[in-house]
Amino acid sequence: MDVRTVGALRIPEELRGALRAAEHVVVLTGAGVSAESGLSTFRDRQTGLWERFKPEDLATAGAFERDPALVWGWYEWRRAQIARALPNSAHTAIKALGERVRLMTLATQNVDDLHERAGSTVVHHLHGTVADPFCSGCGRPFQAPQQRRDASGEQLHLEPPRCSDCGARIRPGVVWFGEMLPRREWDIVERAAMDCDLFISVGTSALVYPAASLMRRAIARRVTTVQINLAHTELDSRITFVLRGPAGSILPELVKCVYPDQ
Ligand code: BJW
Ligand code: ZN
Repeated sequence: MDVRTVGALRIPEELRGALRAAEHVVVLTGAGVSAESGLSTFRDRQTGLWERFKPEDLATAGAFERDPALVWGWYEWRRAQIARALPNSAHTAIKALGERVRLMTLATQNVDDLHERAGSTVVHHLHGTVADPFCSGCGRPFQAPQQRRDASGEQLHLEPPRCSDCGARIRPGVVWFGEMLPRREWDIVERAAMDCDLFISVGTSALVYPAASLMRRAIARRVTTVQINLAHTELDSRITFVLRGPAGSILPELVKCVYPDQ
C-alpha cells in the first residue's frame, strides 16, 4: 500500500486525483480538529483532559451515580468553554469540502458544535453533544440550562437539575464508556464506511471503539484512506496517505489544491 508521510502544505498528486475522483467521502473527526479552537483533547500528553481528570470519575454512568454534582459541573465547565470557542480553519475546510465532493458523510466524536457553526449542515455526532442533556430516569430531553457566568473559570461542583416529569436527575447528553452509541447515527456512519471510496480521519487517536473501527473497516476494504494528525497513531503504517501536522493548516491546503477556485 502506498504509505507516505508529508509535511504540512505538501499534498501528494495521487491524493489530489483520488479526491477529485471520489464518489463518496467519509470524514471522521476527533478532538484534534477542535484543538486549534482552544478546546482540549483527551489523550495528548500534558494538555489532554485525561492528564488532569480520571475518565472513570467523569465519563461513566457509575461516576454520575456516585457524584452527580462533580460530573454535571465538569460538563457545564466544558459547555462554557465550547460556547466561547470559535470554529477554526479545519472546520471551515471540511464544510467547503462537503460542498465540492459528490457525497460526503461527516461524523464526529466531538461533543461540541463547531462543525455546525462552521456551516456543515449534517453532522453525525457519535458521542452525543453537551447541548442535549436528558433525564437519567425517563430519557426525556431537557432544555440545556442557561450558560452560567461563573462556569467560565475552573470546574464547579453543580447539582444537576431534576426532571419535571419523574424527578430523576438530568444528565449530560454525551456517550460515556460502556454506553451504546446513538443507533441511528451509528447505522448511517457504519454504512457510509462500508460504501465510501475515500475515508479521511482527522485529529483522532483512533483508540475508542466502536468509532475506531470505522477507519479499520475502510482499510480492510482497501479504499483510499487519509489520516491528518499532529502525531503518529498505531494505524499509520496501514494508511494510504498520512498527513502529519495541524489540521487547521493541512485541511485548507488539501481543499485549495484540489479545488483552486475555493
Ligand atoms: C491534532 C491536533 C491538531 C491534536 N491537528 N491533530 C476493546 C475493544 C472494543 C471496545 C472496547 C474495548 N475495551 C473497552 C471498550 C469499550 C470502550 C472503548 O473503546 N475503550 C477504549 C479506551 C479501549 N468504548 C465504549 O465504551 C463505547 N461504547 C461501547 O463500546 O458500547 C458497547 C458496549 C456497551 C456496554 C458494555 C461494553 C460495550 C463508548 C465510548 C464513549 C467515549 N466517550 C468519550 C467521553 C464522552 C464524551 C466527552 O466527554 O466529550 O468520548 S471518551 C473520549 O474519547 C471522548 C472522545 O470522543 C473519544 C475519542 O477521543 P479522540 O477524539 O480520538 O481524542 P484523543 O485525545 O484521543 O486524540 C486526539 C488526537 O488529535 C491525537 O491523536 C492528537 O495527536 C491529535 N491532534 N491536536 C491534528 N491541531
Ligand atoms: Zn424524567
